[in-house]
Amino acid sequence: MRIDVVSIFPEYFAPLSVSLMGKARERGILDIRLHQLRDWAHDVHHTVDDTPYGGGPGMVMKPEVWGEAIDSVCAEPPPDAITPRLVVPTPSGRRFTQQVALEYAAEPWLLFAPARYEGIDSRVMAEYASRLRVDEVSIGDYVLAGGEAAVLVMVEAVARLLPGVLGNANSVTDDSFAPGPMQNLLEGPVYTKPPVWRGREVPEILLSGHHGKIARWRRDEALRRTYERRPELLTAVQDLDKADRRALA
Ligand code: 6GU
Repeated sequence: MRIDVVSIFPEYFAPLSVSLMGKARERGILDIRLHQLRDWAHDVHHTVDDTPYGGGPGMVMKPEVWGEAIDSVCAEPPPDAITPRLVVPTPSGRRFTQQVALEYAAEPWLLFAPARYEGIDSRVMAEYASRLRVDEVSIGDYVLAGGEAAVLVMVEAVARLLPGVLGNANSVTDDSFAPGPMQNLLEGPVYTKPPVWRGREVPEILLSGHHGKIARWRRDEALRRTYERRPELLTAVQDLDKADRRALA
């Protein structure tokens, strides 16, 4: 998968060379290309922002600079005439969820356009919506100083879904929010050796070797934890069976 990121802080993305994503890049699974937005500003100060029409606080990112940047990135396409999906992080966007991460993981090419200040002149999104799929997305209900951190979050969520990025050992299939039996359930507690630590014992059932009972226990713990921490998710759990309802009672 190819991922381009255009930002006034390309150095913000150094973590994309670490750990899982660093390895995925070394192995050629991920082709991440960082670009400095100011390279497409032509005035002596490399200006990327200006005051908002209609007044108000802050600055708005200029359309000409973003237009040239996006045109230029799109003009060096990978072999088969594909176009990128343009992802614009903004707190006023649609919510980025695991479902969206799965959708992005199936794309051959993503182009992220994180903004600083009050955002990008809206005509940029309108212009590219006539040529590309354009998503304005938010990673949650809080406000960041810019879209860069949101891009790091999204790229990591997408990259770990690509074939060959995670070992088989940590499969993606029992993630909370992943489609399947654990969808919309938070994962319950986990334990490793030693069996007793500071007088605290690992739940006996996990040492029993009884796989059926362990699976039931894990689901019960997931249900209980979800009920306590994220009750709004439980309304979405399909097929709560009798045993599930007993666990919640
Ligand atoms: Cl995508 N950008 C910014 N600036 N703040 C956010 C966000 C994005 N998602 C949540 N808060």
